[in-house]
Amino acid sequence: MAMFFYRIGHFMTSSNIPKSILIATGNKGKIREFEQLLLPLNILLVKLDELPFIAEPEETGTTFHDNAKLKAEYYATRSGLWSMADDSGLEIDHLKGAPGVLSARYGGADASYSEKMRLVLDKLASTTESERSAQFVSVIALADPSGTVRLIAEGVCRGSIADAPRGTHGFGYDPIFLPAGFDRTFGEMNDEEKQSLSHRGKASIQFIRKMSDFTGV
Ligand code: ITT
Repeated sequence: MAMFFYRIGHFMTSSNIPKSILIATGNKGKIREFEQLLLPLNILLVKLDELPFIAEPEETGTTFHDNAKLKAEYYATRSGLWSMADDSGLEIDHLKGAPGVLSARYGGADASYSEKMRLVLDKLASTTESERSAQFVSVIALADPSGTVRLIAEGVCRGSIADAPRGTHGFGYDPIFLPAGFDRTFGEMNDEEKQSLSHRGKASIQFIRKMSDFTGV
């Protein structure tokens, strides 16, 4: 596959210290959250729609770590930019960790989130409240412009699956996820509240801390 390098003006990068980072995701919910969560980095965040089209990679990994690394490497080598990727998903204990890395494809790639949530709720129909425990996981990988992964961060948010979808905030499975200790779903929380509890919020804090050590800033 042809590679191209996109290095002009403030997108210029060195192989040692990132001056800008490509947020390598096509998921608008993740982009919105990272724009907030990574503000403390005070670094230019480049989005995929600012670059010439790059086809999505096939996520062939069996773990969040594998897929986060795969996506970061893939986009870095095609953009010539420092690239961060998030691989995340919902793991339900009673379903042995499903949908897990397949969260985005659960029930088929074309299934809507209403359909995916309905599928989850149907599979948990005969469970008691204590059998509905679950967690959201986020793994972030940062690759340098050569495609070498230089940093990994991760965050987990424990909780449980609600009886029915509630709320319209957030994205994906947010309306059925109750973070531990709360009786409101992520779908009923605003961005700030979700991020103070979420897997991606925790992974981002670790990411920022590791970036600071890494760049010496
Ligand atoms: P990219 O690969 O382009 O980043 P994606 O949506 O395909 O986009 P993933 O492969 O990591 O990303 O799939 C993650 C899925 O897990 C996502 O589509 C949601 O369904 C779910 N998910 C992850 N984080 C979530 C969150 O904070 N709230 C709700 N659902 C979430």
